[in-house]
Amino acid sequence: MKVTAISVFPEYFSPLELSLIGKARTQSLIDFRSINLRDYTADNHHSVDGTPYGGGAGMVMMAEPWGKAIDSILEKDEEIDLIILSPAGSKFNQRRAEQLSRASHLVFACGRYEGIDARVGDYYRGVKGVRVHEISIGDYVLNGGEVAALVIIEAVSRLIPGVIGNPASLDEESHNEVGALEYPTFTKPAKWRDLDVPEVLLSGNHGQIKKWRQEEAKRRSNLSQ
Ligand code: 6GU
Repeated sequence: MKVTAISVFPEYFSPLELSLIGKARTQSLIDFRSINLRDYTADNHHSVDGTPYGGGAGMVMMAEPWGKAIDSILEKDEEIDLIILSPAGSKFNQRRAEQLSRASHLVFACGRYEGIDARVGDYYRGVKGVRVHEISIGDYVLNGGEVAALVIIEAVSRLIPGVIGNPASLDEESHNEVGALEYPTFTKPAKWRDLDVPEVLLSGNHGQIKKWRQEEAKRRSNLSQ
């Protein structure tokens, strides 16, 4: 899968060199690139923002640098999923991660300030081969879309075949069964600072263990609601 992030802070994406995602990159399972939006500006100041029409606080990112940056990607690749990060987007979840994990090229538009001129999304919704997704990662406000893009890249990458060493851990996961968060887990020693591992887990009775885990998972998902 190709992944491109467009940002005024491409350095934000250096953590993608670490851990499983870093390994997936060296194995060519993920081909990640970040591009600097300022490289697509035409003026001496490399301006990317302007004051909002209609007034109000803050600055809005101008459509033209975004248009040029996205067009430069479309010159090489006609099929992309364009993800516009915005606190006003639809809420990211595991189902969306699975949908995006089947894409061939994800392009993240990471806005800063008060967001990107709305015409960018409108324009690319009308371009053949481009699927536009406006996505938020939760009900809080970040300074920009970079961290949100990292969250989505991590959730999506681990669903790509070969990225995770043990695919069985994917099946067992929380959100595969909607609402069932995973059961609590324990490892050696059986007693730690006066706290014991639940006895059923030491019993060797696989039927009882399975039942206990299902009940615990259900109890936890009720608690978190
Ligand atoms: Cl995608 N962007 C920003 N700026 N804030 C957010 C967000 C995205 N998701 C939640 N808060």
